[in-house]
Amino acid sequence: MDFENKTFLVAGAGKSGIGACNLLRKVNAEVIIYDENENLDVEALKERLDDPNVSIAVGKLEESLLDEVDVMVISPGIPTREPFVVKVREANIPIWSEVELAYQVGKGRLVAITGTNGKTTTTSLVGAIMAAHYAHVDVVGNIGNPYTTTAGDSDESTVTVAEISSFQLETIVDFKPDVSAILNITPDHLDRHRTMKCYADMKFRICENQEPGEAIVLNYEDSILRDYATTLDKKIVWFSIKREVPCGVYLEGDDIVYIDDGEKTYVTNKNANNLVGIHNLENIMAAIAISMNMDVPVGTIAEAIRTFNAVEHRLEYVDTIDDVIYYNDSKGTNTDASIKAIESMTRPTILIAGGYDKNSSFDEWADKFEGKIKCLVLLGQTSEKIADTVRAKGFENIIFTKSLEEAVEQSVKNAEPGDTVLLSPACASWGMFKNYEERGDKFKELVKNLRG
Ligand code: UMA
Repeated sequence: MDFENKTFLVAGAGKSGIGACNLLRKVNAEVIIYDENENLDVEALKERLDDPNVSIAVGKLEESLLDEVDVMVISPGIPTREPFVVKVREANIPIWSEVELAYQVGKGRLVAITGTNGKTTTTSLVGAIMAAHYAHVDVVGNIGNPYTTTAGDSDESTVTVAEISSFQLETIVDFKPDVSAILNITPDHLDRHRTMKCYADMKFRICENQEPGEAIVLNYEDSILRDYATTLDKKIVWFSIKREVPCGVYLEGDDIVYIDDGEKTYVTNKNANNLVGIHNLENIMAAIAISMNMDVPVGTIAEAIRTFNAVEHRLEYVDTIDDVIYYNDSKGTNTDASIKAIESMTRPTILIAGGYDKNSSFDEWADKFEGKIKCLVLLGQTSEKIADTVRAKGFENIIFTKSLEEAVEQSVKNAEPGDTVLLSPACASWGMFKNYEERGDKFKELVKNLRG
């Protein structure tokens, strides 16, 4: 697209909106940034914009503004059923996801990774593997670094590794990765997508523009992915921790092997890395499947996996105080992610959970408590709902708190030497914190303070 002489309305003045504005000014488009929050700090926003020639609108959208708009770029946190978005659609103005804009401007090769859980670890690991082989690698997207912040500086040699959420996929148009991956699909964001079918459809948009025969990496052990795969005309590269697959990554004893077109390659030993838990073994296998299809030599892949360390806020070890281990899993923002953390616990565990209500069911999550969780410390909007669920399963050791400070205090009080305290909320942080990072940082600070 010729961006010059075009006017873009950028909706949302968070990280994505600011990234989009800065990129659009770089390609000489006219830009209006709009945010529904009428209390938005406009001065602070101006400081984050590279170019002062951006119009700013907040509060209720003036419909007359739409007369001059050619395209709207939407931030992922804004639901497409939001009334102003509906008006934009009715005015026949194309709506692009922020990652679509980045894709339109960006050059080079693109790896896009989605899934309910494991996206951040897998994206970081693939980024590390790519960086071990290619000179110019950008790791972007839902991971916290909008794709629009790097797309303007990319060239044909660039490899972009993008973590992509279902929110971002909702409004893609031509977005086309060279290799895509869906790690798993379990219930999440049903307040936004309504049904699992809609959520899965959204996730599969990641490959809709790929050519027949281009690679999509999928988890064979996820029945939704396995069923959906039968409808795809792509090259399906599986990974499985349980069985041999026709094309992809699997285990032979402790060996991780890759098979493609009948040719088998030994990649690495499943213990040759610093990540804990079965879910991380799956993330490693997915990263291998992606990297083999991005032409990275197998030795480089194995070495990058061997030296990779866990991602912050993801089952992150914080400290051991009086023989109580503290883990920060603030990124456990849904029940499935939190289940992975609970399953990885090897000592009696005090679990801190609760937060924003995404309309999740806590049934399956509560089933994992047995033999692992000795005490549940609750906070946030979902406290009562969670308490009802676990009580119905006979779990009674529950402590209600009003803040993370109080939750940590109560955990310390109830912990005995040999226990673990795990923050793995199974809920988003929204309402109590800006994001899961802020929640995790606060937890780490509180644990640090325990040492005085
Ligand atoms: N806003 C409106 N109307 C709305 C909703 C929001 O005007 O209906 C405005 C808010 O007032 C605010 C701005 O939009 O000023 C925020 O936009 P945003 O929510 O899209 O947030 P960003 O800061 O742009 O961050 C987004 C992602 N956030 C969401 O998807 C909710 C970040 O993912 C991502 O890291 C970032 O882009 C960079 O790509 C976070 C997330 O929670 C980590 N993702 C979900 C998840 O991982 O489960 C999908």
